[in-house]
Amino acid sequence: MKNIGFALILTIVFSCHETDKGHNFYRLWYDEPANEWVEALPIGNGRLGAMIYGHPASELIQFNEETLWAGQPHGYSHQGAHRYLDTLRQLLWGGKQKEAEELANREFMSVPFRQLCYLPFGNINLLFPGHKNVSNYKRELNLDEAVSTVSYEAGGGRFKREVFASFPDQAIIIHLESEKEGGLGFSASLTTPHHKSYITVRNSTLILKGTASNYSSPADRWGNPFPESKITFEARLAILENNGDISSTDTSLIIRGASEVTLVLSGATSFVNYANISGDPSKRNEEYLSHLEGKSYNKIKESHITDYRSYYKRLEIDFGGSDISSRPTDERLNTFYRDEDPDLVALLYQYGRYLLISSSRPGTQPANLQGIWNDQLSPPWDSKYTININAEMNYWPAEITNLSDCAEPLLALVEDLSVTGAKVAKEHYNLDGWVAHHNTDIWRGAAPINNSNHGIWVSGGAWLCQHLWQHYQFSGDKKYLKECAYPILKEASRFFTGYLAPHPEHPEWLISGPSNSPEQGGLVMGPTMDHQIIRNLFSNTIEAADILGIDNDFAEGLKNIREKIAPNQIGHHGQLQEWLDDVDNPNNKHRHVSHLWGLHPGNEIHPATTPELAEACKVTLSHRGDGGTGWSRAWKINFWARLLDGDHSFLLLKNLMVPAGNGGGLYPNLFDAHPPFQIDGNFGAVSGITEMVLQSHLKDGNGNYILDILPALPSSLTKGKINGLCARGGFEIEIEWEEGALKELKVLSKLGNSCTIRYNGRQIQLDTDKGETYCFNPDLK
Ligand code: FUC
Repeated sequence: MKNIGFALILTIVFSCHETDKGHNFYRLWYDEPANEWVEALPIGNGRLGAMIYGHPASELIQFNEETLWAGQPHGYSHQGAHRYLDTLRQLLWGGKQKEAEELANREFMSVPFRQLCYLPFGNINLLFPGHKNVSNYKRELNLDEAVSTVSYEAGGGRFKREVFASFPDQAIIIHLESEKEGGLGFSASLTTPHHKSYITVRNSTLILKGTASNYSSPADRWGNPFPESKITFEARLAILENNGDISSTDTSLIIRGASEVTLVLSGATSFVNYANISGDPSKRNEEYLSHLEGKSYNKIKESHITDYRSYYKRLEIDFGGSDISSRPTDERLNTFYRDEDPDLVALLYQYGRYLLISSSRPGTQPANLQGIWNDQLSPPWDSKYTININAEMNYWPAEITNLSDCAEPLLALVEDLSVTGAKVAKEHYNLDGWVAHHNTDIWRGAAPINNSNHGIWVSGGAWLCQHLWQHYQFSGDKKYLKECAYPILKEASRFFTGYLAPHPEHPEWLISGPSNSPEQGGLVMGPTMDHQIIRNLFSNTIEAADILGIDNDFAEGLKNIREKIAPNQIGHHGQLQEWLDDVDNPNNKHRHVSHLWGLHPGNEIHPATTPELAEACKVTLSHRGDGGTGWSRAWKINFWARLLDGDHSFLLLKNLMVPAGNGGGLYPNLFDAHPPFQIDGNFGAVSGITEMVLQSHLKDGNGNYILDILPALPSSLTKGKINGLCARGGFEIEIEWEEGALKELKVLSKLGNSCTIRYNGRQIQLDTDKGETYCFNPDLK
């Protein structure tokens, strides 16, 4: 450990101890079983997910596999769409928005008009005769181990179930115990909502096979059929350990007189990648199950916990408990608005990290609108990937909360989109490079969908590119930058070099269009958000080319174009304009606040560098209000933190942490409510809380990142400690504060970069050695 100035003395005084929550780990717990899906507890290994209801007599475990989607490999481009691009622009310049939207709906949209949906897999049903009247009931989800437990007493004996989704063993494991010798008897069956399916029983294993159901409608509004579902699936429920008697019927397994039973669920589909579904789910299940042969429950559980903790334990948080912290989770949520229990904030934070670890592992699909948890054949917004805010919000916590590798699935999706999006760039715009619009699915659709008034939005791919760049900013991985990120950024930028058009009345400006400001105002030329995103894409591409020492001319070209992109405008209410025309309605409470993208997650607006624009953002936020859907409230937590207003940021967090109602809120299992359930709000809240305590999106005059410590600490979080936060430039941070003021700061330099540390009006420059930790007192000494 290195000492700067008085750091050594102060280190002793303030004692750099490790956060140790000991037995007081984070858990969600309840004294009743779940009646609704949003009361059940989620587990997942990135690929398999399940929701556990915890009923003593009739347990229901609803499960998913992330690649079970409707449809089949499909390109969505509309042949010849580009022939209408100029006409669309002319109509919009001429004020004929309706005509433009109608023409675009006929000639410019994806085929079919919508994308396909993520599907549920099945249910495990366990029936326990005689377990109707129970006492001392408890169910919980232990975030420290990623294990869900149900325990109760029935018929004079105690019963316990443990369920988890193992990544190393690629299966869902269910362990059942009876305190009384031989007291465990139950039947197990599998069901599925897919009608093309059947069940067989072989060697005491239930086997469910089928083909995915079709999309809910046969054809789109123009009569284009939705691609038929071709993905096949198989799940197996096997008995791994059992000390009772086993028998079976045609569709169920029956166990009698056991004390301990371990069941294992393996599930797979034929999906290989977005262009190939020739996999063999039976073979995959055989492989998964053969890995488990001969392993004891304790061994499987131990390797699950070790694997899970290798992610989860990278960050520890402690906001201090209160006497209400020990109450059931749903009761704590019901009164949070009043009592502001800081420990519930910390629980929500770690739960968000848990959900990301459970739904997004290297090699899996990215977390969709519901992570991997979905029980409906026709889920809200198809449970796919909306990329005009939602999918990106899912990944806001990844780098900053030390889960960089959990972002890999999103980065891999962008790589796929750069291929499918190149076809769309050609077919819809006759341009090189690649583009993606406001949604994508497992088939990596990139063309505009749903309706031209919001589907033609060109910045989806460009926004996603920010995540590739951030992966480099946090990791400093030049090989990744060179081989993966840069080629994709470059081709995304190339598209916009051809796409941006001069404004007829301000020929000095280049603008985006036809496009929209998600998802209001219809098809327009020149929405502010597009310009902010495109500037950001260009800046990142230019910086990447510079770091790699390549493409100097291309980068110079981008610099020239970037300067001409229409700048942010302040309107007559003092607001940041959503469009080039000053037409914002101060009474508009719309959930999207897209034009504040430059404030967050962008970095072109900040109270210190662009104070007028920052003030205009405040005006806009005050117009939009403090409500909105779950993700909208989550985004506003981040906005207010970036405006350095911790109390307003916390107000939005409180508005997010209310029982789910008419807009926003949390369900009893702390899933975020759009409503209905949408996981982005969970992730956006984690990011927002992080932005209150650490920001690193600006650079100092030397080109080093500024680590802004406690920039927006709310007065309700008077004391706390977080270790394991990550900052751009490759730093790992531990912050401890008391009575609203910094107590101690530790900075681990993973790459040996320099940085500026800023706290409470003071700042110092820090040159670091790789691998060293630097300790500071509140005076930054
Ligand atoms: C966008 C949002 C909706 C919802 C959907 C999944 O369309 O406007 O609120 O989040 O995505």
